[in-house]
Amino acid sequence: MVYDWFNRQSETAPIQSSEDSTDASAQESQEETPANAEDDPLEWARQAYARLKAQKEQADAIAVEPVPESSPETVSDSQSESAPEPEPAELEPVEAKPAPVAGLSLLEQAAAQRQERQQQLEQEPEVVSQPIADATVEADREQEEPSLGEFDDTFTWSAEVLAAQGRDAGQVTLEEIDWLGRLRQGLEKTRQGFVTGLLQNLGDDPLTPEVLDDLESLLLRADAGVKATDQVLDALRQRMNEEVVDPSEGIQFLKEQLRDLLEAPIKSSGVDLLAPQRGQLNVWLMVGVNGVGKTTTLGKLANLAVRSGYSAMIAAADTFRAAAVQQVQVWGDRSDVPVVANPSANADPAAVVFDAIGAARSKGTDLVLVDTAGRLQTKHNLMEELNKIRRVVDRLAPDATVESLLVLDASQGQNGLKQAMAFARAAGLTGVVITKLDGTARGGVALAVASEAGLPIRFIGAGEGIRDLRPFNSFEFVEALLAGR
Ligand SMILES: Nc1nc2c(ncn2[C@@H]2O[C@H](COP(=O)(O)OP(=O)(O)OP(=O)(O)O)[C@@H](O)[C@H]2O)c(=O)[nH]1
Ligand SMILES: [Mg+2]
Repeated sequence: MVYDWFNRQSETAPIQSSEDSTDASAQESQEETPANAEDDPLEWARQAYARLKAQKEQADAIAVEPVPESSPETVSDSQSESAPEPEPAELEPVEAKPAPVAGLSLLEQAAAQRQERQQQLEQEPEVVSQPIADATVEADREQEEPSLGEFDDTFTWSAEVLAAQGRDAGQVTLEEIDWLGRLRQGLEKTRQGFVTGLLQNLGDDPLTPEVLDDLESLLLRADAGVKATDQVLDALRQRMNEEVVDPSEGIQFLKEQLRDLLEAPIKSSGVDLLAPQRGQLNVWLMVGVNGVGKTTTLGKLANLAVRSGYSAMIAAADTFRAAAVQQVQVWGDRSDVPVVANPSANADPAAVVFDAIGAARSKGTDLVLVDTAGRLQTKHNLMEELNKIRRVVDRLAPDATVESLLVLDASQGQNGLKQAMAFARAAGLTGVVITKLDGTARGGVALAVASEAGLPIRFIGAGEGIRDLRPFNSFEFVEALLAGR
């Protein structure tokens, strides 16, 4: 079953699939006690867990059946057949050592395997898109798959968030549970400041003007920006003037305000979920200042596209930084996504995009992801270059759906936002990707993006791993921001 992350739905209708004979046990429990999330969220979570566990056991049983073609023994056998040569320059350094013997650590085995592969490759004609480090790529692939953890607080919280959005316990996917856990974890630092501060000030008594003053400084400290903070506080004050507001009502109202703020630009864009349009060419440009996470975001999006059932291609249009093409190539290898590049120095980025669109057309590719430079000799040059790329896309693919996504590093807070807005005109921005939410207490910058830049947030990144970027959902974001309240 393919889970289409962009549209947030399973490709095969999940209600039908739960009627599958293969899922009988989970289905029985669902039929016996249809969970009502409002009445009993914990029971709902239990049912969802039981179902996912049954699915996992079934998948494990299937996985055990076929005899694996390359068992670990086979790998070490083949290694011991060939004596390793001195280490090739670009790969990770491995000390010159005698031929690998049985009992090597996994890392050593992987290194030996890479080395062997490198030797083979050196004898073969050069193939641009060939993965260069199979063992690493394999290890990465394993990481890509979410696994079902314990029935713990993270699971029940994630299940509750899904249930609160009206989801059926029989529809929940491991993909979503896994992501919500990561999102909550990623927002830990922002939440600590926010929730702890809020809890300290909120007693059991109705909200007071003093509590609102504290909330104001909490929002500003989380980098929500003056505009968003004022808007939220005005709404709360007005509500308090109308009636007595007890703490839990106050929190619910606050959550609503935050959601509305984040949703406003999404609503006005007319597109609730940004997904590649099937049956036509989609071109998504990643733009932003240097180091914010453009290339990483592009790599994660390529993976998300493939695992959601779309075909993708990467255009390596950052030709300014020497290592940029290799970096993009590694991401392409991780998801088997072809990369169109021109590795010669000072290649024209617009020409790379030109080639990529041509290749995508002839292959019928759904989505072309374009990496762009974050820094050139001057800012003026950078804007010119983005302009040129944009013109090539518009001229060559007038029928394509083009998205220009501003990548923003959350840890740079509002300064980053101001700096980044310079891109708005040159690149015709249509949306924002917020990265590095993990490791910063400035997660509130999402609110500033929505209120000050008026741009819809489309994806958020909360970690360096390949699964740490997913489409933005304001409900889930606010719940994760205020988890515990
Ligand atoms: N913790 C964390 N790190 C991230 C995230 N996204 C990207 N990074 C890291 O940020 C660093 C820079 O990422 P890149 O993708 O190379 O940034 P870029 O915008 O392409 O940089 P330039 O091409 O130099 O302009 C890398 O070390 C990434 O691993 C994230 O969501 N969380
Ligand atoms: Mg880059």
